[in-house]
Amino acid sequence: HQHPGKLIWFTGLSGSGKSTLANALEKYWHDQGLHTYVLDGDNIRRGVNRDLDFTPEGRAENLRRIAEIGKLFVDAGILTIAAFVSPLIKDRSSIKEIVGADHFVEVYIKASVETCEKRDVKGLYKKARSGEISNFTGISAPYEEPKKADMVIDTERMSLEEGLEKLVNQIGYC
Ligand code: GGZ
Repeated sequence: HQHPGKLIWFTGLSGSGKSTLANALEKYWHDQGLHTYVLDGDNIRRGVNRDLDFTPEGRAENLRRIAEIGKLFVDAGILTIAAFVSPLIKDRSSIKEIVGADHFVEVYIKASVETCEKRDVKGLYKKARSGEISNFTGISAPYEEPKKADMVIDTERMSLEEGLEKLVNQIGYC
């Protein structure tokens, strides 16, 4: 399998399903023999970016570094999936500029604040409501929906299997 590197960028609220879909897509591609990797909070915010917070400046620097790291992965020919809230249009467009539009696919993992708060898998919305966590996206910090994402996966209306199928078909590595 020969393929150009690409950065598949998942944006969406905490609890929208970014990590779940990213890991499913990684497994699918890996099983096809493709060279793929997921960048997410677990391997980035806990490591290279552990000095950064969730202020607008902290997020911008978090995303700038991820874009630069993603660019290296893309140069290495790896199908890279990045799963980050990335709430601001201006930060997402900087990422696209760093990586290069030809190598960048923006995917909006769509679910409302109400739905994500109902799911509250990690109990973070509860903490955000009580004020224990500040600057929380959707509650006390903004999320700007993509206006022209390359793809939208609505996790309120689609199952994991349906979302994965749409991703695989539209990105085109199968
Ligand atoms: C948003 C926060 C916050 C605040 C901690 N706001 O569901 P999660 O837990 O695993 O994903 C969220 C993750 C967001 O980190 P990112 O690096 O993706 O954010 S950004 O792109 O905006 O830089 C959430 C957790 O970290 N988390 N505090 N205040 N999410």
